Amino acid sequence: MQLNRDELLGAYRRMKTIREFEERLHEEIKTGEIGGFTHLYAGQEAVAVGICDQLTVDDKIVSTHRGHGHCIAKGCDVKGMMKEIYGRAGGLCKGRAGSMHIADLEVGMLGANGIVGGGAPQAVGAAIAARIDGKGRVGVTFSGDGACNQGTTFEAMNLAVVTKVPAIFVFENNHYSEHTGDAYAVGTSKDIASRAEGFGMKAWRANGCDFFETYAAFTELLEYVRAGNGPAAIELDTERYYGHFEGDPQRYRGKGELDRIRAERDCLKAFRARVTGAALLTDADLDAVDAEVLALIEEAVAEARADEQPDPATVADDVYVEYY
Ligand SMILES: Cc1ncc(C[n+]2csc(CCOP(=O)(O)OP(=O)(O)O)c2C)c(N)n1
Ligand SMILES: [Mg+2]
Repeated sequence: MQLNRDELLGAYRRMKTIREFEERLHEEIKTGEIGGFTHLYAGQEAVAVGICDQLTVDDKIVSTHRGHGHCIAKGCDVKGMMKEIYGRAGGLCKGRAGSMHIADLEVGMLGANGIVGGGAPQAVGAAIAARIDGKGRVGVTFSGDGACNQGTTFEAMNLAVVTKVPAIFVFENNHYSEHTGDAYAVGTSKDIASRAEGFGMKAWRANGCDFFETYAAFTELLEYVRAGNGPAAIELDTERYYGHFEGDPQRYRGKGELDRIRAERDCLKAFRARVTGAALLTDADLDAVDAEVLALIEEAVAEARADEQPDPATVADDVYVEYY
């Protein structure tokens, strides 16, 4: 795999944008201005970006309750997302979705989702549509180590295999489902990819804290699926830096665990070390991106705060889709 300078800078920018978006939300939530539940994606950036950077706008993704990273990686407008999370009228979904249901059909982001295991069937639906129109598109679902235990996920994997559709099951194993470790909750071999293999599809495994490893594994997978071989899966070993939801005291974590994963498994630090070590980019190049991203997040928060609340008279709008 050889990414050019612009592709490398773009990947870094998207990963850094996700990180800073989440770091800032972690602070802003404490002000009480943001309603609802928020699940932060910080730590898992290399997965969303390593995958979505290889998809086109016509490929569809379905996300989870931890969806901000998938949205940013697929191209959702960052300021529109921030307004949405603040519940404002100018939000990507007019303030109706909040953190957990952001969708943007224009960029192929079919939606974040509060139902664990709810994404896999939808991605198979997108894959069926893709096979019918024959343009080589794919339907991708992101699922966690918790969602891999859901019956919906099993049914979706089976349906994808028997119908041989271009569905891609991305399993982000961040080692926790709420407060329960995967070592306890994922039975048998603890190997989620082998479950997909058990359904009869090809599966890849990669270090999800390493952008380059994730990207390379997904390149192979995507080529295989786009070539008409049916569905495929990938399991990424990753880490979540914050609690299950904002406010989770995380008493189930081991001593020093959070410090260790930030020190040893930070995808942004690893990316910087790799590209500067290989003289592909300089620290100054990356520092300039950092500054741009921080300015963008600053503006996004200020604009979200200043935006109007939705008009209560519109509360029943968009409950049903209108067809013209
Ligand atoms: C059907 C269903 N069951 C339970 C829940 C409660 N719940 C929300 S998130 C979550 C854990 C999901 O864990 P995982 O799939 O590993 O995703 P992660 O939170 O690690 O991103 C649970 C059990 C839910 N939202 N939906
Ligand atoms: Mg998990």
